[in-house]
Order: sequence, then structure tokens, then C-alpha cells
Amino acid sequence: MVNENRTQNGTPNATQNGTQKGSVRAVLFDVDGTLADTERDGHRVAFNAAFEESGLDWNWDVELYGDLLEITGGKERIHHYIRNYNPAELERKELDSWIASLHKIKTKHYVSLLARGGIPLRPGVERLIRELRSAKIKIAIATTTTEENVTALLKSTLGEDSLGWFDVIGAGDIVPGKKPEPDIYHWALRQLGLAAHECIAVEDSENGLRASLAAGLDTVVTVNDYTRQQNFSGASLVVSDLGEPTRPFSLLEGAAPEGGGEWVDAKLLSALKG
Ligand code: XBP
Ligand code: MG
Repeated sequence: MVNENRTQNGTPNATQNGTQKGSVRAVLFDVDGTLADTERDGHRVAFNAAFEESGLDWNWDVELYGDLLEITGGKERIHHYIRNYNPAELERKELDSWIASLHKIKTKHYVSLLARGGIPLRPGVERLIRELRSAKIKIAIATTTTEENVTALLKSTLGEDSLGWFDVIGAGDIVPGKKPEPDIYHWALRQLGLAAHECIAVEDSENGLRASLAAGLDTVVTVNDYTRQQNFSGASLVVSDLGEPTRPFSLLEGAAPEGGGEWVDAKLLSALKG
């Protein structure tokens, strides 16, 4: 257990007025693009499999999907696609429930793709999660994706027990507003019983960063092919990935704290809180 009044090497880390300097109480992880690179070869493939199973001649290629990722939420993304690329479908009777049933088929395909071991965790993710757990720092999930998808990803990469490692899992429709709305981060902080200033978020996209910043969370961004060119102003640090001691990250924006390694660990996260 990390003693609130001492850092792990025993030096006091309280500031003059006694507030905890730089201690991170919880890390809130985004999922898609952050824990794993799930969009291009996971969700996109599952959407296309659902369209085919439903007899639709729709095909979201890599480039089009990159544009559609501007809209978070699978059901919202299908609706956006219809409005902007296939407006004739707007005439479909009970459009919303038809989209919901199409999305259910997509989720079925995505979950089975993950179960086949489809998508690995990104560099440093498992290491950081295990480190935070042993440092007794809480970990949470705050994602737009469907909870079933989170469960499938954690099971297929970290094993069944890993579901119990997370103090809070906030996903999908549990909140009314999806990223860039801050709803899911507010929800997760409430469940954690912590204030934003005690925590830090890890994200991959501009939508995600806008959501975490709006919730008052310092945020580390790990980019990927779909998000590299996006606007990450306000992020505490922008890096290629979380890195490993043997495979340092590339620092893209911001300054890694003094004395830290070139990988994201509990020490670096606390130092970022400064
Ligand atoms: C990413 C999303 C999700 C996924 C698809 O979520 O926006 O909508 O693209 O999953 P995050 P669903 O980056 O917040 O993890 O089809 O289940 O929505
Ligand atoms: Mg994401």
C-alpha cells in the first residue's frame, strides 16, 4: 500500500499545506486505440462483417473508416454514415432500432474476432497496469465502446481474472453523452470516489482528450495511425506509446519529467502531476 505521507523511497511528498504533491490516486484508461489498436483491424472488420451478414453492400475501407472515427460510438457512427453517405436509408422504418440491431451483429463479430486472439495490447499497457496494481494505485476504464467489447479485450489479452483488476469499468451507453463529452469520465470519477486532480487519464484521440480535459483530468496521449495528426493541445504529454524500459517511447509533445525513463510508469505519471 503506498503510504499517503511518504513516497515509496520514504521522502515526504506532502506540500506545505499538506496536500499530496504529485500523487496519482487512480489512472483512467481509454480502450480503443489506447489499450489496444482495435479500430482498423478490429471494429472496422466487424462493421463490414455485420453489413455483409445483413445483406448490405456497404464497405468501410481503411480510409473511409478513418473519417468516420470522427464520430464516437458504433451506433452513432452508422447513423452518421447513413446521413452523410447513404441518405436514402434515412427512409428506413424504425431506423434507430434497425441500427441498434445491426450494431448488435457487429458486436457479435467483434467479440468473436477478439476471442480468436485478434488484437494484442499496445506496448507498455500490461506492464503499467501490473505496476499500478502493485503500487495500489486504482485503475479504471472510461470508454465509448460497448462493455461487452471491453470484457472480450481484457479476457483475450490479460485473462479472465483481469476483469477484477479494475476498480471501475465505465463503457458505452452507461452515460448519455459520448466522447468528446466528459460524461464517461465524470461517471468513472464518481464511481472511484476521487476528484479529477487526484487522477490522470490515458487517451489516444482528440475526441478522447477533449473529454478527459473537460472532466478536469491531466492526460497522457499515446497516438496511433488514425490519430497521429490530430490536435492534442492541453495534453500533459504526447508519446508514440507507453514504452518499455527496453523499448523507449518517442516523445512527440510536452516534456517528460526530469529523471524519468523514456517509458510511462507510475513515477512518471506522478511527476506529471507535479
Ligand atoms: C472508441 C469508439 C467506439 C469504437 C466502436 O471508443 O468510439 O465507438 O470505435 O465500439 P474509445 P462500439 O476510444 O472511447 O475506447 O461499436 O461498441 O461503439
Ligand atoms: Mg480511444
